[in-house]
Amino acid sequence: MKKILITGAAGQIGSELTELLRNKYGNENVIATIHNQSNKESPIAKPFGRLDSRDQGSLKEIVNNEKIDTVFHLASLLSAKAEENPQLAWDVNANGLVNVLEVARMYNCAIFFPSSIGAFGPGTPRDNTPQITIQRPNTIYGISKLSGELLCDYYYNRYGVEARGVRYPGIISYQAMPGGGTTDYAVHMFYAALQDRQYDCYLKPATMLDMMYMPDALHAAVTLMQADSKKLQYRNAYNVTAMNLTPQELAAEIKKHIPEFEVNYKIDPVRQAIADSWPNYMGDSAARNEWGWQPTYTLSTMVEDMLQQLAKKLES
Ligand code: AKB
Repeated sequence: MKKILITGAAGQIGSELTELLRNKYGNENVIATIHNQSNKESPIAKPFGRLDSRDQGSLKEIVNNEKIDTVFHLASLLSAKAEENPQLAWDVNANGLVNVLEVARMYNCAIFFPSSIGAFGPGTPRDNTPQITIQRPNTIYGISKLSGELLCDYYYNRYGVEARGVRYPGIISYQAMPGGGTTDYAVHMFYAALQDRQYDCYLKPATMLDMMYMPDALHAAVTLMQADSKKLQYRNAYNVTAMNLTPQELAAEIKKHIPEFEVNYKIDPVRQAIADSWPNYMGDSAARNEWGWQPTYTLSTMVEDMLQQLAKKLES
């Protein structure tokens, strides 16, 4: 990785990944882009270029002019937002990725493509979900992510494009807000605990899902992109997880620090149905064995750090 392009750079992962890569590789070597019509401001990573990954001409121009060798393609609609507009979600998530893969093929770039627990479906084994298993997602988000996994495989096998990626669980972080996912509740709960001491949760108390703290999510992306190609059997769509938890368990952990915090449950049937179609926890032994994946944060260390960092942010 010498010259990097990031799409979706103002998103939850994009803003922090941009900062990390700029610190590591130099500001001038990390071109961070956000969608042409986005009015999102990244809390940390500036400046940005404008790019719609569905526009192959503009994508080619940036990759060619800037001599890009690696693309972190993060631009995507998340699961709940995608259900509001499935056609747009397919266009952004699937057609955008095809463009990125095509340009990577033409200019010999490596790609990081984040898939998700959303690429699994109701027929998937829920516990210790294997790397290779029944997927058959029933959301447009999941369908676009699963298609993306297969397209990455195809571009590697057919054209040798180094297309790598992980299946992210819900990501918990305090810099940029998540935008339109099913696992967003886990971030909202921290803000509510610190600001209102009360939170209305849209998932049922016992809904178990995989989660990960942002530093581990960034570490996964960078480590996988730096891994020795010869050691990678799957190459993309690696299950990675750090902890699995329910709203009830997260609330109980937060209450250890803020005893007066209360959670009520006001279920959103759309997001509940999405969550119910996802695994309880994934098995991530392929990532551990092939490229040394190892998360750092547990539920208790994540909650402690989140509360400290977010409190500081909210005070400033
Ligand atoms: C979402 O909830 O849509 C995302 C994801 C798990 O991919 N956070």
